[in-house]
Amino acid sequence: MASSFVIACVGKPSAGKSSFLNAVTDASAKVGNFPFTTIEPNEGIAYYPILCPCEKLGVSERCKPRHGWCSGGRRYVPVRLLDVAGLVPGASEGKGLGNQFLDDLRHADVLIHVVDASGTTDASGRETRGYDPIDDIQWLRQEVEAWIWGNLDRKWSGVVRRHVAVKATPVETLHAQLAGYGTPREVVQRALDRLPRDLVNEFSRWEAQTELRQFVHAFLDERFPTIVALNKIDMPDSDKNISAIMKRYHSTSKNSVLVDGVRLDNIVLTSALGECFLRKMHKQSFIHYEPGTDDFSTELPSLKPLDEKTRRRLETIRDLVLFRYGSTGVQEAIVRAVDALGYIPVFPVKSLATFGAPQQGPAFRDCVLVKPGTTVREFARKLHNQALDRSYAGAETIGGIQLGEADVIVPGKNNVIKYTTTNE
Ligand SMILES: Nc1nc2c(ncn2[C@@H]2O[C@H](COP(=O)(O)OP(=O)(O)OP(=O)(O)O)[C@@H](O)[C@H]2O)c(=O)[nH]1
Ligand SMILES: [Mg+2]
Repeated sequence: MASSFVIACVGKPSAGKSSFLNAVTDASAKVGNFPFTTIEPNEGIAYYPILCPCEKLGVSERCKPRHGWCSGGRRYVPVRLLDVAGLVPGASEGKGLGNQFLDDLRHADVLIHVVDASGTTDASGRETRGYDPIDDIQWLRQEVEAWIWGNLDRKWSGVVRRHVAVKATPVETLHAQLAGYGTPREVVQRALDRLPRDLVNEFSRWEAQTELRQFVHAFLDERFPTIVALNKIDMPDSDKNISAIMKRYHSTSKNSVLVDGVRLDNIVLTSALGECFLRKMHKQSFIHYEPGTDDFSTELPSLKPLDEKTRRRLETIRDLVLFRYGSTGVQEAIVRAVDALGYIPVFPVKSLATFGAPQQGPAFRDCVLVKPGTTVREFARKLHNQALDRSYAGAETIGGIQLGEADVIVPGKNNVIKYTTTNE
C-alpha cells in the first residue's frame, strides 16, 4: 500500500511551484515566466528518506520496496506532491483562479509555500524589481484563512442555533462543519485547545467576525502546517531578502507561537531551477549528481564533454547555491514537510523470520507513513484490510514480543509488525 500522505505546493503565480514539483518528482509540469502557467493541478511522487530496519537486521540484500527504493539501509518512501494554480491577493473572493484553486487544497496534509525570494515578481506574478517577499508570506496565509472563514461565516447563525438545539459540544459542531477539509476530530480539538478556555465555554455566543475568526486562525496552524520554501536563491537579490525574512521570524524558533503561520525551523532555502538543471545534466550524462548533495562531478571518464556555456551555468549553481547553502534545498523541503506532522514509518510483514513472505524472498515490501499516536489496532484498520480487521487475533514485533491493540506505534520499538488472524 502506497502512502496517502499529500503535500501541496502553494504560492503566487511564477513563484516556482511547478519547477519545484519537477525538481523533486519525475513529473514534467509546464513551467513558464508568465502568471497562471498552471491551471489544472499537477501531481507527482516525491520521496521521503528514512532509515530502513533492513540493514540492522542483516537483510538489506533482500530489501525490495514495492513503492520507492532502498539503498544500503536508506529507504525512500513515496509521498504525493500536488502543484496547484497560483494564488493572488483576493483569491478567497474569487480573484485570479479563486476558490477552485483553494478547493484543491482540501486534499493536502501539509503545505509548501513556494516564495519567490528574489523580489523580481509582484503579488500577481508579473515581473518587477524590489518586491518584498514577506508580503507574500502574509497575504497568502490571510487568503487561506479568509477562504475557510468565509465558508463558515455564510451559515454561522444557523450553525450556532443548531448547536444550542442539539446540545452539542464545540468540537462536535466545528468538526461537523470542517469535515469537508479532510479534518480529523483531534485537529479541531487541538485548534480549540489553542484558545482561552473562557472563550470556548462561551461557544454559543461566538460571533462570526470575532471569536470565529480567532478559531479559524488557530485551526489553520493545526490543519495546514506550512513549510516556507524561499525559492530562486540563485538570483542576486535573494540574499538580502532572505536575511530580512530570517530576522522577522527569528523569535518563532524557541516557542510554539507562530508568526503568519511560520516557524523558523520550517523555512528552507531552495533553487528549484538549479535542481531541475542538475538533474537534467545528470540524466544526459554530462555530470554525476546525487539529489540532495552539496556538489556534482564533471570529472568521471564516463561523462560527456561540456560546452563552455553549460560549464559556466553549472559553475554559477555551484557557487551561488551548492557552496553557499549546502544543497539546492528541495529535498530538505520534503523532509521538513513530513517531519512537520511527525509522521512515522511502519513496516507490516508476513513473517518476523524473513521480514517478508514466510519463505525467503523480498523483505520489507511495504512501508506506510502514519500519524503520531497511531495504535497497533488502528494501523491494522488503515491497511485497508477489512478481513484482517474482522479476524484480528494479535500482533507481534521483532523478538516475538506480543503487542497490545492499544499500544502506540513507536519507531525502533514496535514499528515492524506482524499481524495474526483467527484464520491461521
Ligand atoms: N532563477 C530561478 N528561477 C526559477 C526558479 N524556480 C523557478 N524559476 C523560474 O520562475 C518562472 C516560473 O516558474 P513556474 O515553476 O512555472 O512557476 P509557478 O509557481 O508554477 O507559476 P504558475 O503556474 O503560473 O502559478 C520560470 O521562468 C522558472 O524558470 C529558481 O529556483 N531560480
Ligand atoms: Mg505552475
